[in-house]
Amino acid sequence: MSSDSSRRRWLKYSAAVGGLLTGCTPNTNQPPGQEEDVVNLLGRVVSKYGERSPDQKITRLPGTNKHLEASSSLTPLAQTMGIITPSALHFERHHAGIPTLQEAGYELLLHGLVAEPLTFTLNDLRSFPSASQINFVECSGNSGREWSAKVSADVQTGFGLASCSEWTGVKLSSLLQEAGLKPAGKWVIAEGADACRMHRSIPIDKALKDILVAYGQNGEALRPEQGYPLRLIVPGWEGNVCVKWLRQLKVTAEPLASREETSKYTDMMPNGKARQYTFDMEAKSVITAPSGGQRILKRGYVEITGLAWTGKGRIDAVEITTDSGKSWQRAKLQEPRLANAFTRFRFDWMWDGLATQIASRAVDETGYVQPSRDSLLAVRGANSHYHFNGIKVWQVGAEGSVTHVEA
Ligand SMILES: Nc1nc2c(c(=O)[nH]1)N[C@H]1C(S)=C(S)[C@@H](COP(=O)(O)O)O[C@H]1N2
Ligand SMILES: [Mo]
Repeated sequence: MSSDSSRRRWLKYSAAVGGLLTGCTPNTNQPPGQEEDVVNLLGRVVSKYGERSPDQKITRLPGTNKHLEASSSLTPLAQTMGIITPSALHFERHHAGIPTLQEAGYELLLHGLVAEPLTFTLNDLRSFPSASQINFVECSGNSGREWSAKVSADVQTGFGLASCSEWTGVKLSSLLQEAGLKPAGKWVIAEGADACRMHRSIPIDKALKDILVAYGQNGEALRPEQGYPLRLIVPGWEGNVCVKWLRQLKVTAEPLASREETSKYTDMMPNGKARQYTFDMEAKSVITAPSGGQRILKRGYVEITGLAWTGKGRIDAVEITTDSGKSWQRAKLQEPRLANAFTRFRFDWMWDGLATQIASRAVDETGYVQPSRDSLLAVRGANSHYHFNGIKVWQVGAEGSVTHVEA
């Protein structure tokens, strides 16, 4: 359709609906796909389960995996909005693939140092008081590449093993109380129903404090990838402890020292000893826009935005530098700021069009300040694979390119 005839038709249409359009400026130059004869077609009918618009294409990115089943996928954090990760984009980490499980017949066993061993069906769990909380899950291997000089080039590959959802379930403390926790019980060992039988030991204080046995994610049942029908959510702790496809909880006097707590998820220190049972994820942040691989289109106003989080409670402040670290200014923090959840930050920047470096640094409610990469390496050495939380610096080029800074 020529633009002339489309304009004529538009004018006819707007004359017909007359007063309805008062206050709107008729757009006589309709973009493709919005010409009158397209807009006036009746739309698609309702559906039982919604899909996003087909022109929306952001996806998870497969991690670098040696085996298909022992794999991971990364959340596109630079394209998600606010603080909630859509369930379909929540990162995945599976050591033995996603088991096919159904709610019918599924049972959770709670035994060990309790007065009465119990099994719970999903309906049994729903008969307990429920709780919902917004928490991030971050794999302690997230940003692992930042330990080496070849740091990651963009947010998704460098930070995508972190996501934030609203989780619903039963407090683990309610179940322990129901079974009658014995005083000798100091650890809870969680076991997954996947082929690797993931095992993690959790100190009893944490188990009684804020752990959720979760069956819900963002308003519906957990996704199979996130542990359907049941998983642990251990607020603020490394993702590995959040055992998915949870089938068994055993109360013990000692930790298990499983593979996941010895050869994996421990950090080799410069003196040759390993840090072990380092559960808390420390304060961390990243500018998601403008970030690596993106381009600033024009000088002048640029919104700097990103995410900050800490496993030690709330984020108190996020500071931004736009002059390569010479000065730091406070970003605006989206409210409410929730404990052990993503906090969205925003900062109004007038870019003068010159090359510079930008970065964010988070301060948590304990006063802890996110360290620079250099000061983190000075303490932890370069033999670590896990628990990287150094400041991420982006290089802005005079032509508006945004790239990572090789160490
Ligand atoms: N049973 C079981 N639980 C598991 C895993 C697993 O492979 N099997 N992976 C763990 C790891 S290493 C992480 S980081 C988180 C990832 O949770 P997500 O896939 O929901 O993002 O689940 C943890 N729980
Ligand atoms: Mo992980």
